[in-house]
Amino acid sequence: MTASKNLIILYFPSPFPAYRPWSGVPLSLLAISRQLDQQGYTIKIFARHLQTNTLKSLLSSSSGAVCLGISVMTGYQILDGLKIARAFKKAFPHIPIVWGGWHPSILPLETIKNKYVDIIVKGQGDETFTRLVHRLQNKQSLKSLNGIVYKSHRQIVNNPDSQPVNLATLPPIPYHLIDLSRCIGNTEYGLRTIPYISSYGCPHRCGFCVEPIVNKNRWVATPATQVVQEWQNLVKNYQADSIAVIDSNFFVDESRVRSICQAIINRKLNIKWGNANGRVRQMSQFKKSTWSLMHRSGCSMILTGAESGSQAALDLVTKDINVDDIKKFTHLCKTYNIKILYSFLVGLPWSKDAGENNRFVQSEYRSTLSLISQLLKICRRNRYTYYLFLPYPGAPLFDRAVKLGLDYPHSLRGWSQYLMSPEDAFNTSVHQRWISSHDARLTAMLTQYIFGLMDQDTYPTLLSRITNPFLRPLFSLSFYIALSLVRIRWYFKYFGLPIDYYFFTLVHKHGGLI
Ligand code: B12
Ligand code: SF4
Repeated sequence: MTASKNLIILYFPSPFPAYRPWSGVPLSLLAISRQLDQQGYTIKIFARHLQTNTLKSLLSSSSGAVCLGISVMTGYQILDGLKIARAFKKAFPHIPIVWGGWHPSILPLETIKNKYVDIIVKGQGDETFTRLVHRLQNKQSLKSLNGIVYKSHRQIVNNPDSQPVNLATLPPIPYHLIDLSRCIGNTEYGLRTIPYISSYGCPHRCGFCVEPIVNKNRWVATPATQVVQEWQNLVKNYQADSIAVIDSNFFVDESRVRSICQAIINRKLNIKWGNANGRVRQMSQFKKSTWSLMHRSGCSMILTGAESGSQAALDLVTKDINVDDIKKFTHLCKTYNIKILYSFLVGLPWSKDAGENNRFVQSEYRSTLSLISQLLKICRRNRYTYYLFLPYPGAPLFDRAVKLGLDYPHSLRGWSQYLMSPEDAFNTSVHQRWISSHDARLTAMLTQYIFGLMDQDTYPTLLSRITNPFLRPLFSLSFYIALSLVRIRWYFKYFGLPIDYYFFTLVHKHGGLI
């Protein structure tokens, strides 16, 4: 095999353990490849779902590579990333391993201490990674390259941060670098949904969010015409019928939203778009004509952090909204037939005193469940997801949690075990400090089972994933039995003796449907 001096190897670690397969698009790696791909580099992207024997095929493809790049969020991805990095280092001790993504950007100086990390790209990597690759290839010094941390002669060098990228000047996301057929799935709003990102950053200040520390409240966006051109290409090249917009905050600029919608309508692009993240108060202030354009251009689902029905909790997370904003927004979305994917959280670091903290958690539950009941009366087709608050390093509430006694990991490997989502409450020995194990399970039950099944789109979406004609009626019967129990539980707000939920988790774990 001949080695290519223009070869870049990239790995996207699994966000979840093997029992919970993930088959999404590794957008971060595509984004950092966009310039290099145009410059003629050979870029090979690996992930558990993209190859059959990922490690073997990564190692057998890496000879002569300029570097290995790994992308990680806090949590399980680190564990998987370290596994690959260890094997890679053993096979290619002289090829640098570059880490990027949210976790290394938040904790660069801690992350670089790991022996399988040679260089870190802090923040957006679209341009910095290109510059880094050029320097590595030409054996140039990394001294003046902004946006990186690296090891040099056993010293750690922390260069100044880079400036936000100018998305208007960057090439489109090179989806052709991966086998997209392994990643395209169905959603509530499409049979072939492709994820896309049109902006980086968010100007708001929610206390649990890491956006303000990584992107420093700055927001940069791809211009409307470019966005719609790229969507049109996705329709043409991959027969996409829908786009999942994964921006942290898609709706920052109302005039850009209008232009995107207008361009979709003008070009007669027959697509749906959903998952787009926005804020209830800000969007409620949009002109009626903007809402109408959104509806007419195929906006099918908006994701928003409502966080809590308790005003005290909303204030603690500096959400800058009130409960009435949430209701107003629900009415608006109903009028324009747009589904809402609401995200709530519970278990905030309220007090050092365990009893007082527990009373606060119980009041959070009461207020949030009561709000959801009211929202369900306004519209029955929205979806409610409920997460456990987890203090992420860098977020303002992390500092509060530390002051109130949070014990947290101090190494890259340690962060790989950090409890991430309600479901993990079953599978981890890490205990949440601000919520009891019982309440962690209750939250998991509410989000996955109660709200999951009550969502009117869940049944058709899951059914369409079952191809075996014998399993389909069995699934339908089980679903309706479970749904009846869920409705009774919700009516009486009774979540004890969760035997039905236990069976549901078995299907969840082994069926791979949800
Ligand atoms: C899609 C998504 C997911 C997907 C897929 C994950 C993924 N990484 O693709 C899924 C559903 C799995 C997921 C899960 C979770 N997610 Co998530 N997710 C996102 C989301 C919305 C988009 C990610 C994305 O593709 N962005 C597009 C790319 C282009 O941007 P990017 O990832 O930032 O990459 C850029 C830079 O970071 C850098 N870069 C990234 N990787 C690399 C690698 C190299 C080598 C280099 C040089 C540079 C580089 O360059 C890229 C281009 O500029 C982000 C928010 C966001 N807007 O990014 C949250 C986000 C990453 N998720 C977050 C969280 C909290 C979670 C969950 C814990 C949520 C939950 N409660 O369950 C779980 C964690 C799962 C687990 N067990 O660990 C946080 C991360 C917090 C943290 N400390 O890591 C974010 C930032 C949301 C937020 N604002 O809080 N998530
Ligand atoms: S939670 Fe959403 S709105 Fe709040 S700062 Fe983060 S990205 Fe912005």
